[in-house]
Amino acid sequence: MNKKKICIIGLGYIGLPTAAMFATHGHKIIGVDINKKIVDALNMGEITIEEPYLDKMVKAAVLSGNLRASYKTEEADVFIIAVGTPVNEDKTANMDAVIQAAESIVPVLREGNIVILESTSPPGTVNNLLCPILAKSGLDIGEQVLVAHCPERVLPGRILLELVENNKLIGGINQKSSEAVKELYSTFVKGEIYLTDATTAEMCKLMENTFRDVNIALANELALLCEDLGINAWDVIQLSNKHPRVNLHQPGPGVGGHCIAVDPWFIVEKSPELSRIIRLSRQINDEMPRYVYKKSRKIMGPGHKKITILGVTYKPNVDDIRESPILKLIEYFEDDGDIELAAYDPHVAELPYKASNLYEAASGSHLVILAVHHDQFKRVDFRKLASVMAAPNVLDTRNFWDENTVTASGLSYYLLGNGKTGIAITKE
Ligand code: SAJ
Repeated sequence: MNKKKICIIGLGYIGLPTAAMFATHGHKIIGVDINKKIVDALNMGEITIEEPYLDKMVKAAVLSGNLRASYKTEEADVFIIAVGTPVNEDKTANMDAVIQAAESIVPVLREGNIVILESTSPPGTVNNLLCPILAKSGLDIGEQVLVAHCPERVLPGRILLELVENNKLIGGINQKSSEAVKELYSTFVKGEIYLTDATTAEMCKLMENTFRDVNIALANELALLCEDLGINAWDVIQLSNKHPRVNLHQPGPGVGGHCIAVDPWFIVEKSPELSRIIRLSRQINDEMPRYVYKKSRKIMGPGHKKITILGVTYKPNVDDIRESPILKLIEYFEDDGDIELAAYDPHVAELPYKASNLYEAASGSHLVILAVHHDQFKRVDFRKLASVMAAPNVLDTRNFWDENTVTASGLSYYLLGNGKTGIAITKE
């Protein structure tokens, strides 16, 4: 296809990789962001987030002259909105950034332009929010300007790979829009491209993440049930998943990130009375940090004061702490007042409880909680860990460590979801 000038508004976890991808495939990209740090860094070929290979790709794109950053939306052939859509206190979608981005396009919108919304949004956003704003340009939306929702579906940690290989959904406001946007993404997408309408695409994106949230809630409920019934949930999961049509997910200390912990609420917002499983699943997952807190307190003996938390990000091998359930867990301990906290995360430089390595963080601790299973934590020297701790307790919330290796080093091993250890708190 013809090389396009594309203005990508929002240079976060989705906008920046998308910008780099289009730029390295020959298009001219202007990345727009209100954050000075991001704009300045990008213009020097640098990035402010951690994502495998993104730094190299961005550098190459900037050096080629195909990618630059700006604070201002400029005239272009295509506009892609990839700004954040956080959830408000009342669990409704905060669409401020989308509105601002759309408004910034209006003065530079021309006949023949394409406008794409990538940001995850409540069903109806394209038709009822985006198009009316774009119509302020005086142009015929759908005829002179083509519009579509193309939900991003890439997994942090695998973004560049998944941008290319995943199937892509394109929900145009009409067939013309869908076809034009399909041609654009065909530049680099190797997966199948499926066309639908805008509202269906919005709902698909939300249901994909809701599917995962509901399944994780089921796994978390299983963990609590097993602790209550004296069974090991991880055995149940492993053996049940031998069934060809069963795929139980993994329990853990909660669900975080800007996607799965947020998106189900966008459905609840639209139909609160009908969204029963969806809301309950959110609640179950949100209660997990408190459960881990209570279990930890139960493991700790009298006079035990210091706890070390390993990993604070919302999931392993990323630097993202948005909506991380581990921050909630930390808050519970902080509220206690009598706990001395340490936390260590090799991916997060700025932590309130600073320690330069795991053993320094664990020194003098009565309990170490493995909260996030970063690859680095596979290589723990458990003998060394036992030697620096004041009491030898570890709580593995992810079934990440091998029980025999841990106990052989003189540590007591507790596993979230394992009711065989007799530390159940569900009966309280
Ligand atoms: N988690 C569990 N148990 C599991 C799986 C995950 O507790 O069995 C927790 C993780 O620890 C983490 C959270 O869930 O706290 C979410 O992690 P994730 O890896 O499941 O997903 P995200 O949020 O990084 O990315 C998701 C992906 N969606 C789906 O897999 C359906 C991704 O494809 C989306 O593009 C992304 O949301 C998004 O941007 O919406």
